[in-house]
Amino acid sequence: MHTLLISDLHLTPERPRVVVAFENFLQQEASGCDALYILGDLFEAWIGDDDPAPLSRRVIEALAALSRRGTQLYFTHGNRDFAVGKRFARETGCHILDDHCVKTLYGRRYLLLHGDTLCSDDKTYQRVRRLTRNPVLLALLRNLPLATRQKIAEGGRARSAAHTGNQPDYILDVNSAAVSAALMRFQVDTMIHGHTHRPGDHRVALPSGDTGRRIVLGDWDTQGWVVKVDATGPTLSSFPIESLDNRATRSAP
Ligand SMILES: [Mn+2]
Repeated sequence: MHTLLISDLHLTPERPRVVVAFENFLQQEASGCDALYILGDLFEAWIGDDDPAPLSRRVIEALAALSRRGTQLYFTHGNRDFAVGKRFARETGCHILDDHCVKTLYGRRYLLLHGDTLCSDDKTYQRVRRLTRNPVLLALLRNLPLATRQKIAEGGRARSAAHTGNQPDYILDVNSAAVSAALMRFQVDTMIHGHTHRPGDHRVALPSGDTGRRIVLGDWDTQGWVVKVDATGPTLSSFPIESLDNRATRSAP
């Protein structure tokens, strides 16, 4: 009886070892777990559920296989794969969650989120986020030809890398007031998120005088990160990812 949470795999054909590590994870660690939560940025980029790219099809099939074996799958949008939609959900068997979602797991309540909304000091990013989450704009994007969306995604990735490379460290991490505000708003004491690529298990002093907890998943690169939740609570751990080749490059949040 346990549930697993992962995020920020940033799957891309350019890092085949992470793709293989994910497939192994689904077949081994995740096999038989009650539920798997993917808290965003599963993909480095997602230009639409109709993308016939081999990587997309391969990942969809691997998730569908786990779902068919009885594991519940949940997916939260990240800033890279905000365009994941209903067809992806249907083909994989994933339930798509709201950006902020409270779930009760084995008797305790958790706030689950990608984490980008907590980085409120990064005003440029928050502006981009408001645009990309606008339903009208998203519908327009979905109706563009695949090749056009591909070009837009490439431009977006380059701008994101340039932006994160130019920001002071604290801007790209969570804002502590945003963290306690989210815990208070949803009336939970523990949140689990990814996005910042700064894995950790933090105590959070709340204005109420209580102590909260913020668990941060890491991105998958030379290590993979996972939170396991069971009746004893959540545990963050990592495992090595074997190198298949030397083409690996790290990606920005
Ligand atoms: Mn992210």
